Amino acid sequence: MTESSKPILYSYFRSSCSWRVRIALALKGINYETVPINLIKDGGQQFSEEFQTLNPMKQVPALKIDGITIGQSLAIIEYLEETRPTPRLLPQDPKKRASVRMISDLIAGGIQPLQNLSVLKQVGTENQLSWAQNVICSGFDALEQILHGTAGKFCVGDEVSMADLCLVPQVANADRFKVDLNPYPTIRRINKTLLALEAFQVSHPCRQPDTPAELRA
Ligand SMILES: N[C@@H](CCC(=O)N[C@@H](CS)C(=O)NCC(=O)O)C(=O)O
Repeated sequence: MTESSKPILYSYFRSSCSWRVRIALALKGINYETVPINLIKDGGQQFSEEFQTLNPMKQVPALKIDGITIGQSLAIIEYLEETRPTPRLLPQDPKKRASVRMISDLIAGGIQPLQNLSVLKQVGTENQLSWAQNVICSGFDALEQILHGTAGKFCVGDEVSMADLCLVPQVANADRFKVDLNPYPTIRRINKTLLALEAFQVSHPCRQPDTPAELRA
């Protein structure tokens, strides 16, 4: 692959949705270039005209690959899965595949959007922490129960799947909002196991090209 045809990931180091995609790219061994979109600086670079032409939702991530630009992290991961199928991120078995999609949607549709920056701005500074804690806890209450039926070593059985790519960044959000994770032993166990894997480490927010020096590790 020539330098110019390398996929480009528009990403923000702290964005949990960008992290999902970074893990997928790392697991599948796809070499890519990062273009940082700072969600805070200049009033939010996601609102620039240039970025809006790439993703009209004004959100990261967006991935330029194979001549197209894709927004929405789960759509990106599914595209990578269909075009670069190894290692598999969606199980072959339809029932397990449904569980992976259920958990991914629970996080990507039922938790993260409710604690996203744009919603927190509407909620107001003094209510942000309790708002975010409530939405994460209500999602994690459901997720912990679901995992009792689906989990092995990871969210669904013993293979890393798209559900795990959603779990780890959401747990990091929970940490940021000081959520007490003690009621969620299965979530904690799986998160710890996943964080030991190289793909989750290289894609970690503390190791991105746009990570500020004081947050690097
Ligand atoms: N459903 C989208 C959500 C993307 C999203 O919420 N991105 C956040 C960062 S994790 C964002 O860009 N927020 C900017 C803003 O709220 O202004 C996805 O999965 O990609």
